Amino acid sequence: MKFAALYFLVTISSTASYLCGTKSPLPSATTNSATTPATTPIQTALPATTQPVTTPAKPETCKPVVRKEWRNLSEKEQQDFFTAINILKKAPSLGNYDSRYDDFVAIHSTQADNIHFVPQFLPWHRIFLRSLEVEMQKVLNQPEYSLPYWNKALDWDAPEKAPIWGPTKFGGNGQGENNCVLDGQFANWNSSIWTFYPGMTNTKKDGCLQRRFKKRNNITDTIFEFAPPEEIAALVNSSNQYAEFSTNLEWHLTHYGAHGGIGGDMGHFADTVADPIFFLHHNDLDKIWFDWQVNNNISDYAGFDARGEENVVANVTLDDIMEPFNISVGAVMNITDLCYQFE
Ligand SMILES: *[C@@H]1O[C@H](CO)[C@@H](O)[C@H](O)[C@H]1NC(C)=O
Ligand SMILES: *[C@@H]1O[C@H](CO)[C@@H](O)[C@H](O)[C@H]1NC(C)=O
Ligand SMILES: *[C@@H]1O[C@H](CO)[C@@H](O)[C@H](O)[C@H]1NC(C)=O
Ligand SMILES: *[C@@H]1O[C@H](CO)[C@@H](O)[C@H](O)[C@H]1NC(C)=O
Ligand SMILES: *[C@@H]1O[C@H](CO)[C@@H](O)[C@H](O)[C@H]1NC(C)=O
Ligand SMILES: *[C@@H]1O[C@H](CO)[C@@H](O)[C@H](O)[C@H]1NC(C)=O
Ligand SMILES: *[C@@H]1O[C@H](CO)[C@@H](O)[C@H](O)[C@H]1NC(C)=O
Ligand SMILES: *[C@@H]1O[C@H](CO)[C@@H](O)[C@H](O)[C@H]1NC(C)=O
Ligand SMILES: [Cu+2]
Repeated sequence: MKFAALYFLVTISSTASYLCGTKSPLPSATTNSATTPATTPIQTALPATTQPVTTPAKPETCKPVVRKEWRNLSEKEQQDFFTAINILKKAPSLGNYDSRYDDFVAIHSTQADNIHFVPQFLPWHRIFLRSLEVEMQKVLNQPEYSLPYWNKALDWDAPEKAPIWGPTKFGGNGQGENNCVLDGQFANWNSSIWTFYPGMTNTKKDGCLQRRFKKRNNITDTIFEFAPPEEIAALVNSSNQYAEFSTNLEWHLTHYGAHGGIGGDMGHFADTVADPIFFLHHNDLDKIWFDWQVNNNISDYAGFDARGEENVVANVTLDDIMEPFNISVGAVMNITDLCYQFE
C-alpha cells in the first residue's frame, strides 16, 4: 500500500482553452460560484462542480510558443515569469481559495490521487502546465509567452547553487522554525488550503510558502544531489514502452529528488504546487517525456496502477478524459497540438 486512496471533494474550474487556435476568454467568477451546501470544513472550501470545457480537436492555426531553459531567458523574460505568477497570486480565485494561483494548487491537490502512480501521471501534468501557461499569457497580455523549464541536471551536484535561487529570483531556503521563504519574488507568500497526505487525515495548510532543503553532506542550506545528465540520457533510453518509461520517470531521482530535496511545500504530495518552482521542475519532466516520445513512440500509452497493495495493469486508453480539464489523453500526446515546443 503506497498511500491511502483519499479524495478531496473539491473541483476547480478553469475554462481556458489549451489547444491552438481556440478562443480562451477568462471566465468570470460568477459562473463558478459554489452551489453545494457546506457540511464539512473541506466542503466549505468547495467551488462549483462546473468543469472546464476544451475541445480535443486538431489545432487550427497557431505558432507554437517556445519553452526555454531558465538560464536561457533574458532578464525581462525571467521577470515576466515572476510578474505573471504574482498577478495570479493577487487575482481572485474562481473557487473559494486565496487566489487564482491557489486554484492551481487546489486542482493538483484535488486530483492528487488520480494522477500519480498511474499512466495519467505524465499527460495530466502536461495539460496542467499548459493551463497555467495560458493563464500567464492572458495576465501578461502576451500570447507568445512560454513557461520556462529548469534543466535540473545542469545543477545536479550542487542544486542550491543554481541561479534560479537568486535573491531577486525564486529566493532560497526557508528560514526559521516554519521554514518560511523570506527572500526572492515570492517572499512572504501564504496559502491556506485543505490538502491531504497519503494515509493521514486531511490537513489544512495555512501559512507561509515553505522550503526545507534536504542537506547534502549535512551542510546547512545545501540540497541533496539531483540526477546528472548521463542519468537523464539513460532514463530517456531506459525503455521503448511507455508503460515502463512512465514508471521509470515517476520513480526517478529527477522527479522525487526535486520534491524531496527542495522540501517544504515541494515535499508535500498534494499541495506541492504552493511553491512555483513546481512548474519549472515539472516542465523539465515534460521535456524529458517529449524527448522520449520523439525517440520512441509518440502515441504509446499504457501502464500500471501502482496505488494499491500491488501493481495491476491499468485499464487506460488515449480516449480517457483528464479531470477537470475535459480533454483526452490522446489530445496532449503531441505538444504541437497544445501549441508549444521546447527550444
Ligand atoms: C467536454 O467536452 C465535450 C466536447 O469535447 C463536450 O461535448 C462536453 O459537453 C464537455 N463536458 C463537460 C462536462 O463540459
Ligand atoms: C540557449 O540559447 C542559445 C541561443 O539562442 C541556443 O543555441 C541554445 O541551444 C539554448 N540552450 C538551450 C539549453 O536550449
Ligand atoms: C502572510 O501571513 C503573515 C502572518 O499572518 C502576514 O504577516 C503577511 O503579511 C502575509 N503575507 C501576505 C503576502 O499576505
Ligand atoms: C549532522 O549535523 C548535526 C548537527 O550539526 C549533528 O548532530 C549530526 O551528528 C550530523 N550528522 C552527520 C551524519 O554528520
Ligand atoms: C541507448 O540505447 C542504445 C541501444 O541499447 C545504445 O546503443 C545507446 O548507446 C544508448 N544511448 C544512451 C545515451 O545511453
Ligand atoms: C506533432 O505534430 C506536428 C504537427 O502536426 C507534426 O509536424 C510532428 O511531426 C508531430 N510530432 C511527432 C513526434 O509525431
Ligand atoms: C506505438 O504505440 C501504439 C500504441 O500503443 C501501438 O499501437 C503502435 O504499434 C506503436 N508503434 C510502434 C512503432 O511500436
Ligand atoms: C476497461 O474500461 C472500459 C471503459 O471504462 C470498460 O468498459 C471495461 O469493462 C474495462 N475493462 C476491464 C478489464 O476492467
Ligand atoms: Cu503531481
